[in-house]
Amino acid sequence: MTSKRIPCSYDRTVLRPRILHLGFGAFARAHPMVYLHHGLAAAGGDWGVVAARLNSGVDALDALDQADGLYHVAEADGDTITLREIGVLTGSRHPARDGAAALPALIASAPMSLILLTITEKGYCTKADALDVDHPGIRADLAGGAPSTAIGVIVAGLAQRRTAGHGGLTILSCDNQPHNGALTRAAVLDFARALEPELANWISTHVRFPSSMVDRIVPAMTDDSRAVIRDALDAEDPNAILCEPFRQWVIEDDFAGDIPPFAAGGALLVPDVRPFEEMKLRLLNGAHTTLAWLGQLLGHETVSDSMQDKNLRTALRHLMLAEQAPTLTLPGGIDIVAYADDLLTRFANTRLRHRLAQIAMDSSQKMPQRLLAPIAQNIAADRDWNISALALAAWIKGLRDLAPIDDPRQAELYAAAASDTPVTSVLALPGLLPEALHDCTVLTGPVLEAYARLERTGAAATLAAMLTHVSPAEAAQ
Ligand code: CS2
Repeated sequence: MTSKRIPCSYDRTVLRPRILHLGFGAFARAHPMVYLHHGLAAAGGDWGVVAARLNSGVDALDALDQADGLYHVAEADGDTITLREIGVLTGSRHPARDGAAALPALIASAPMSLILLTITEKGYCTKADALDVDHPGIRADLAGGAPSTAIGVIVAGLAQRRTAGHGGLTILSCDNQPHNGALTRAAVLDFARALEPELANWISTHVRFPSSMVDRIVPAMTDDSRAVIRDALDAEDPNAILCEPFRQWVIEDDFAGDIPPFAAGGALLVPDVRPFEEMKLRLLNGAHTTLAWLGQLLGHETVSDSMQDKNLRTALRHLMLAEQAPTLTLPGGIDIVAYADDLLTRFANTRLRHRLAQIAMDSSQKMPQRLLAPIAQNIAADRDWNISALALAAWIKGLRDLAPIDDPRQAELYAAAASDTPVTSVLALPGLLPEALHDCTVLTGPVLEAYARLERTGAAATLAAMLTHVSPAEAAQ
């Protein structure tokens, strides 16, 4: 294997804590931090980042502090691995270690200009695009305890910032949700309004919430990936992370003040991210979620393992090009066939041990934007959505047959799947289906049919039978 090491090249002594990253996990290390890293190397600046987590992960932050915030990102593919030393961090905060006041105080501090979020879909505590005021964490935060949710922490910080007279800032969501900026704004404003309408007005005037589309496959670290990095570095870096070489970030150009040098680091700033985010959520993430359940039913463990299965590759290609692509307004200049084929190549990267069970986590939060919204459009347009139906059926069958997978709606989801009517009960879970599917009479039929086939003939035979209508030209190579 060829490995290349690239040390951090910019002056770290000038960095100030101007960015707070909430939810600092694997993806944060390997995506937004890498953009900033390249941006600082290309354009300079004083944009330092404070890494923060809210729940678990004190140890991970301690380990970063011990390394003075320096860590490696290993971009690996085939026989090549590039190790970049990332130097953007200036420190870390965790409420369990530093006290509940630490994060709000940092948000209120004068240099703070940007809050980055990678808190996963469930971290926004929303329901139907508004704050879920029945969420236990939100209820507790609104009742005035030390804030425990990201939204509670942010609003507490913004309230102090307003009092301190330090002006607004930008909150930039990097989670895989449609219109993630508008969603963050709705959650923050709903929360603030419930506390103090004047605060909500101040936020609405002074704080910007750009949406963004993020893309880089960054699996959770495994013993394998740690060993690959150890060999390539010829040293231990407990904070290092392994990911694919590909990265993409498209950000809505709507900031409250100065913009960190993300564009100099390779990000694209555009007036409207919607075409990018829908394309990525439906083709990449929709295919991932399909693979997560169908692949596990077929006995595969990782994404790259399952890419060895020609029928699965063909099913994903058909899903992307025949079922998801027709629902999109494509960004200008995109060759969607090349985009889909590139995704299949990225999925086949054997350097990544991306476990299907990891992607299957929190599926109740992922199905709506990845599969259900496009299904609604396909039904309305009378188009084929066979593989999408199989994906839903595989999810429900997987809930019954596979080892339990974490989900914020775990109890109700597993109860529905274990009932005598698993398909109709899961699809009837409140808040799961987009509004367009509420009175839809043709949704359950194809899912029931795919589910019955899975029961009768197993996953491999079902998949083969469902591909008989796919033309040879559509098949994956
Ligand atoms: C995955 C994503 O776990 C998941 O839900 O689909 O994390 C995916 O790897 C990234 O969005 C790729 O950009």
